[in-house]
Amino acid sequence: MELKNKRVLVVGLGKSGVSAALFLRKQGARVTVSDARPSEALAKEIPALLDAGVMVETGGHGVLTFRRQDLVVLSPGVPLHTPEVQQVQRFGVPIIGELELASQVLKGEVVAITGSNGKTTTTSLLGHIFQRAGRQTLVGGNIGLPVVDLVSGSTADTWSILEVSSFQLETIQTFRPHIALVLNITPDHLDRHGDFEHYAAAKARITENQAAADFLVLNAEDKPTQMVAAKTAAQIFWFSNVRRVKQGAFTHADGVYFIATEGGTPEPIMPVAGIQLRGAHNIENVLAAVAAARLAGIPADGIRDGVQTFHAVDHRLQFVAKVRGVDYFNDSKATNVDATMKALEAFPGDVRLILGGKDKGSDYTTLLPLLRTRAKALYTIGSAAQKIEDQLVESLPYPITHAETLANAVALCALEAVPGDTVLLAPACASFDQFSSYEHRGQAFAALVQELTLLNPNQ
Ligand code: UMA
Repeated sequence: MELKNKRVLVVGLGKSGVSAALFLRKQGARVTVSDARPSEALAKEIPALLDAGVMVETGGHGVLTFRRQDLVVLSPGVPLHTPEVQQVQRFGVPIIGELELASQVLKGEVVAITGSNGKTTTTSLLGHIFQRAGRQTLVGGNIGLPVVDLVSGSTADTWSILEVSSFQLETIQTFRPHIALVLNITPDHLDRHGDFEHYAAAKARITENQAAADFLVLNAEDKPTQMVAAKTAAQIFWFSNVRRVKQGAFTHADGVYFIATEGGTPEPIMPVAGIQLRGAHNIENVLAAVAAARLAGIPADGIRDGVQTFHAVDHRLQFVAKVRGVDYFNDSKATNVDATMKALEAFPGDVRLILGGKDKGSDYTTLLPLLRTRAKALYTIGSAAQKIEDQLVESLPYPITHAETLANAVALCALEAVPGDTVLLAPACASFDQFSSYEHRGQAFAALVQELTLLNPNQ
């Protein structure tokens, strides 16, 4: 896409917007950015943009700003149904996201990972496997590094391992990963996508430009993910933690195997016991990564080495500390009900669960079977607390404690837990009511637990 002298509007001045605007300026475009937040809230971002010759609009999206543009680049957090965006769409102005913008100029091969849960772990794990196998590797996308920031470092030999979200996939046009992975599709972001069908359709777009020379890796045990198979022109590979698949990665009798062609002989990759990550969902993430790495030509011993040397990513079922015989786990990245279920499944029982934050239109009653069998206490926090309590209170064998804040919840857990218990932050909600991000919430949790270790130095 020729960008020189094009009038481009970037909507949203978060990480993606700032990176996209600076990238567009470098390509010679005439760039305006618009953000709903007031300028005081953007004091950190604005100077570099002005220096680069970007025009900046803050405090709302002016209708006039959206007129007379050749291209609009939307940040992932800005919905397509925003009235000003819909208006330019009616005028026929192309609307893309930062992922599409970057992928048009990114050199080398792309591996793209989507899914409701496990994306970040699988992306990091794949990045780690590729790096250790000696591949020239870049990691970015929804994981926290805009893809445009990878462009200048990419060459024909680069493998870019990209975490991609439904928000990013909504605004692609030509994005074509050589290897695409769909880990699972369970309800999330329904407040944004309207319903599950629209959300699943956005995820399925990961494969819409793939061709017969490309690969699509799908979860054989997840129905909505299986449906993506009908929408692809790529070669399909499956992964399963419960049965042998025709083509792809699976576990059998404590081993991980890969089958390269239908009817072929399974190639042993590694023992399941070599996986350092906790929980059955993480075995699925490893299987997806094994399939992708093998399809990229990395040999079994390279994959085994990568998986065996990879440990939990921050805020994803991460062990924080043991205090007075109680284990504290940080799964702040569990921002939807399904992720919280997966976290609970990773423990045999006696979990004190901290739940709540900003609700995303979720149904918390789905948690009930696991709350009855794996948990012994529930502490609610944040603006979703009341909704959670209303939905669960009559069906639990134990009372719910309205802790309000994370600090109260950790203090109450420390007071009430007995040796052998697990305190788990897996909130099933977004963080934005009380924190700036899930990382911020996870760091706050880890800091609170560290305080407990200081109060109990000999534990
Ligand atoms: N804004 C507007 N108008 C609107 C809505 C928002 O101007 O109508 C502005 C906000 O005021 C703010 C900016 O847009 O200044 C925020 O943009 P953003 O929400 O797209 O945030 P970024 O900082 O650009 O981060 C985005 C991703 N955020 C979202 O998808 C919500 C980050 O994923 C990603 O790491 C980053 O790009 C780099 O690619 C985060 C996320 O929560 C981790 N993702 C969701 C998830 O994983 O579940 C999808």
